[in-house]
Amino acid sequence: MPLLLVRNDITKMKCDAIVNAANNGLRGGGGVDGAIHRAAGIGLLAECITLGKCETGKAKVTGGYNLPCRYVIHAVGPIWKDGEHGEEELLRSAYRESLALALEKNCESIAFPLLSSGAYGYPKDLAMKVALGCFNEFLLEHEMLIYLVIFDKEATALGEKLFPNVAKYIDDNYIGIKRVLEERRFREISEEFSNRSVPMDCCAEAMPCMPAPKRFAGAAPLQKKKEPGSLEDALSMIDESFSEMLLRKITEKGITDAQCYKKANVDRKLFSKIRSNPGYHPKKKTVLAFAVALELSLPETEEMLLKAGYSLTKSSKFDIIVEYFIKSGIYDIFTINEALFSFDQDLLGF
Ligand code: AR6
Repeated sequence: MPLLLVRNDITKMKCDAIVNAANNGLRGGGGVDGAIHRAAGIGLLAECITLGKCETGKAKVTGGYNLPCRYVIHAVGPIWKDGEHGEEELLRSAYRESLALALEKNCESIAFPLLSSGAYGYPKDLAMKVALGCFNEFLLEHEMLIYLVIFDKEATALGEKLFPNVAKYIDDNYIGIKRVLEERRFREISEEFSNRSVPMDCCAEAMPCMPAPKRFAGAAPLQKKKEPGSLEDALSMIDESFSEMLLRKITEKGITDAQCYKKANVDRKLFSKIRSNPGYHPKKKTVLAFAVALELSLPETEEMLLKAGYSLTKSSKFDIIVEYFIKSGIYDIFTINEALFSFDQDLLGF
């Protein structure tokens, strides 16, 4: 089961368990703790009192009371001092303990806030890395739907800080829809011009100031349309489908289906649908998730996209960010999703 990053108030999450960023006393407090206690009602505090204290890096579980979840897992993250006081290990431990409790309670879904990143002062970018690292590690071994719930805008404006190289790549490559349309129009004109039967030198003579048609850098090469001849020719143009290419690549890479869909952050049920239906039409983000899981090169990624009727464009930040990671040989889907999320884009997989 995959990992989802969502913007929401955690008290509204309908899942088996939500995690509370609690303190050692387990008596409620501010931030997410206050919001959870207010929404759950007095029964939650009454049960918390029976649990005694909770050490930093540990977690305890209660019922959900008036919340739309069965359990609240109260996890105590560390207070940030300077990063030299074992904060990272304690934060990891708080996530691991919470996940272990969720497993014990047979939870299929769980929602986390970004522990320690509010009143406890853990820098949000570092807190996010720790959270995603723990989820990634857990999901390799277990099936659970994990939500990381980000509440405030600040945490979502992290792109430039967390991924300066990605930000630069977007700056260098993002051209917006207006320029894409201009370039397309220019290509059409230049194609029309070069298809004229008048020879170019004659043309140059007739219009001496007219430069030879130029291609924009990055524009697709102008190709002559192929006319299918025989039936055999026509049949040979029918390509393998997306699903067939996916299965072929899995075999070529020597990995199992489960390794592939887990690495792609794709749900097992969705993978089964794709596997059993050669004509399955996936979403673009699903194709790209598999391209990342299979560590395809950029041309191979383009090929796989094409089979599902898509291509990468320079007018989409989403495409540019994924392209950046593929070009850089960074195939960790959680890192890519972290970057996509930080730049306010849709995520890969699911
Ligand atoms: N839903 C999701 N996330 C939220 C919500 C919400 N409703 N409200 C805040 N956040 P914090 P901590 C985010 O301070 O740093 C309490 O007083 C928030 O933006 O709640 O672990 C406890 O009693 C931030 O990113 O928890 C402890 O004494 C993240 O949740 C202490 O604060 C965590 O912020 C714990 O501090």
